[in-house]
Order: sequence, then structure tokens, then C-alpha cells
Amino acid sequence: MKFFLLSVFIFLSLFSMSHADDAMVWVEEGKRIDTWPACVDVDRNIPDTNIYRISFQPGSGCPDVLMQVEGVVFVEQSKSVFIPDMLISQTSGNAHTCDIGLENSDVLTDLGSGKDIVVAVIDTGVSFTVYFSSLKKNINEIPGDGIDNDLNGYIDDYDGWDFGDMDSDPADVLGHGTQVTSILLSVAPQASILPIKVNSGMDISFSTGDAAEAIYYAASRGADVLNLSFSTDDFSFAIYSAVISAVNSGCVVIAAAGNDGANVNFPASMDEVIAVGSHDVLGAPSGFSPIGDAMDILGPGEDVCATNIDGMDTIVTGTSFSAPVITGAVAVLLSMNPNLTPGSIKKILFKGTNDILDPGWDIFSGYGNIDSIVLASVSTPSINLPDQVLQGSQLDVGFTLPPTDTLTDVFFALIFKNVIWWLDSSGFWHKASETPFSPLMTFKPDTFITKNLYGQSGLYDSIDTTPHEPGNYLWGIGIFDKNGNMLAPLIWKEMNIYY
Ligand SMILES: [Ca+2]
Ligand SMILES: [Ca+2]
Ligand SMILES: [Ca+2]
Repeated sequence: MKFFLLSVFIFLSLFSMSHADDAMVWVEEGKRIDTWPACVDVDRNIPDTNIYRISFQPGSGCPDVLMQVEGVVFVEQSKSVFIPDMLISQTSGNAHTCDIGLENSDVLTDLGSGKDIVVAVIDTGVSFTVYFSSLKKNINEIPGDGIDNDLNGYIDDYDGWDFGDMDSDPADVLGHGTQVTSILLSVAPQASILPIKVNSGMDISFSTGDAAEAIYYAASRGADVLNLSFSTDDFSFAIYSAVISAVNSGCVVIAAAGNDGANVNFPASMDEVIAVGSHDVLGAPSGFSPIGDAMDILGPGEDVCATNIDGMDTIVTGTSFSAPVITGAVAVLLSMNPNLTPGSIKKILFKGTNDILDPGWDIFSGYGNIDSIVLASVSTPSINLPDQVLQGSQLDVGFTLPPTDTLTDVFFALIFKNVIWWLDSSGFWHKASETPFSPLMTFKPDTFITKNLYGQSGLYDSIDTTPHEPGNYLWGIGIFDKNGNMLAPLIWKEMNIYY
């Protein structure tokens, strides 16, 4: 572990510069531009959008010319975004000390492995040799036949896509995306990784236009979670609108907050994005971790261990590597319960922290440091029954449910002599085999609820075998949404009624 502390370089600034020859053009909904100005080369339309990617000669004033064209709503010239964190990585080559810095991460992994959850890593690509078995394949595409079999606009995109080079090979040659992937797979080992490369070749920068198109592509390929371990000082409408579109289609978007110790950078600064800062090995915010109203949560981001494209360990620092810890945790939550809405995920995540500095949310740490034990606790419903109760006495049942942003139905059930009985809202018991469950109550669970079931007249007299019969009973609680989808696993607890 001491070795990790040797890397003390901290990248202090991010910068952007103009990417001279590439722009995005928004065309009025339902309109087509039949004649583009002569200065424009149309590269392509982003599938299923009214956005065109174009090239033009630098210095030609072409964006201004375009804005005069009937039907053109907006033009944004692409800028470069730099990927700095890799510059401070050091290779250790020691597999035994590899530690992503998240204590008790096995507690989270035990809850859910990320199985069947698609996580798009929009980055420098992912090493195919290291993570081949974790990669999400496009089963509707035949690789290598030169045909866009699934008609999604990208030829042979079986493995993902490389927007930097506009080809079907998103293999990582730089390492940043592989390092990010290794960290998120440490938390959610069975997550399905959709590799999307945005830089060209060995470039350590990429264009905002490519990042925006990559986000549209990720959502169209069914990504549940997007990891954006990049940030910039500049706002990009292209990235902004791509993120909004992804969130509206149900994606959870997580972004590194930046490494300049100043304001939370873009796109982490968006309300719709979970902004992740960094804490050090002692749990204090890193000096380079941004500050401000947009900060949401911190993850370990100093001298953490990641895996490089050659499969060897490397020590890395930066919020690029804090973000995938949170991304992995979101994949865990989704694999526990695929029906969780992005809003509910945020609520659970922000409660699943170790609150540091000022009590509650603060500008340095957001809701605090991700904490495996707390997150496991708030994401799992629990039932609180006395171990035993004297027959005929008051019986209080308490339960805690994960926070949610949706109205939730709850039912109570018990098993007696191998028959499941459920309690209706009028206090009557029904055999589950004869009457389908309906909820006992509907509410937004955020707090501990206590319900006195003894007061419900049915507890002892509607089940004909139960009156005056002491014994062991199994109580269960289930949580459903309005459509009858189970939102959290059914849990059971045994209680003895004695006489
Ligand atoms: Ca295709
Ligand atoms: Ca093909
Ligand atoms: Ca706090």
C-alpha cells in the first residue's frame, strides 16, 4: 500500500481549444436542408436526431453562413476535450496490492453483480484482451461484412464504435478507458461493458461533437448507465442535449467532476448528471476535487489501483477514477432491481454515504463519500418484528424501504402451515392462492414506518386455523410499483406467537 502514496502528481488544470473544422448543426424538426452552403461538407446525420455533423474550411466564416440558412436552428463548433488523468499514472505491476480504495466493496458485490446491466464507457475505448468476456456485443450486427445489418447508421458496430476514427474498432490503445472499466468492474463484476471510443488513435483529446454523438449512440444501444470520465471548462450544447436525450430514455449518467479544485466542470455540472468528486485514502476531499452547488458525491480517487491495457496494475489519481466507483454502484443497484428509476437511484445513492464535513449536503463533498455498508443498508428493505409476541397483545411491525421517487405499493403476507396469506387494506386476510395480492398501502417510502397489525381485525380471526394457536409464523413484505412490478425483493422474517 505504501507504494501507492509515491505518486503525488496532481493535474491542476483542464483546458480547451477550438477544433477548427467540425461542427454540429441542428435543423428544425421535420425540415430537410436540400442545398447546403458551398463551404460545408455534410459528414452525416446522427441517427434518429435532427442533428447533422459537418466539416468546413477553417477561417471561412462558415458557421455564420450556416445560421442564415432556412431551417438551421443552431450551429455549434466542436471543441477539444482533454483526458489528463492518464498523465499521472504509474505502473506498479503488482497484482497483490491492487485496491480501488472502496472499503467493503464485497458487501455491494454480494447484493448485486451488475449482471444484465449495460454500462457504456465513453472514453479512450476498452482493452479487448483484458476485458473481452465483459463486453456487450451488438447481436443484431454481423461483424466484418461491411454492411450495416441493424441499420443503425454504423457499419459493423458489433464491438461498439470508435467515433475518433469513425470505425468499428473501439479497442483502447491509451489505457484511460481500460483503467476506468477495471474500477467499475471491481464494484460490479458482471456488468456488461459497451466500449465507445471518442479519441482518434493515440490522441489524448477528442471533440465535443464526437462525445455528443457517442452519447446518442450509447443510449440507442440500450445502455442503462453512462460513465463519462471526462470534463471541460466549456459548456457544449451538443453534449448537453445528448445527455438530456439519454436521461429521458432512462439512462443514469455519471461524470467525473474535474480535477482543477475549482468549480464542478461540464458535463458533471448538469443537474441531470451525477457529479463525482474525489476523496483521499483518509476520506477527506482531494485538493484537486471540484467544489460547488453541482457536487453530488465523492468516491476514492487518489492513488487507486486500476488495470492497464496490458493487464498490469497501474496507480491512478483523478476524479476520472472516482466516477466509475459510483457507476459500478449504480450497476449493482440496477441489477438488484432493474425497475429502479434514475430518480430513485439518485435518492438511494445519496443516502448511501458517509456524510463528511458539514452535516448533510455540502459544496465540497456533496452528500458525502460513497460507503458500501451504508449503501447496502439503504438499498435493501428490512422488516422489524419482535422475535416473539404474547398472543392477544399489541403487535407492531416496522419496516424500512429504500427511498424512491415513485409511489410504491406495499403488502404484508404471512405463511402459516405452508399457505401464504396476505392482508388487505381493510384488515382481512386472503389466501394468495385464491385472491391475487393487492397493496396494503401506497406511499413514498423514505422513512421508517410502523403499523400496528393487531388493530387490523383480521389478524387472528380471518385465518381460521390461527385463533389461539401459538407457533412460529413467517412474515413477509413486498414492495411494488403501481403496475405490479416488484421494486424490491420479497423478504421474510420469522416471529413466534406464544401463549
Ligand atoms: Ca450497425
Ligand atoms: Ca455488419
Ligand atoms: Ca456533509
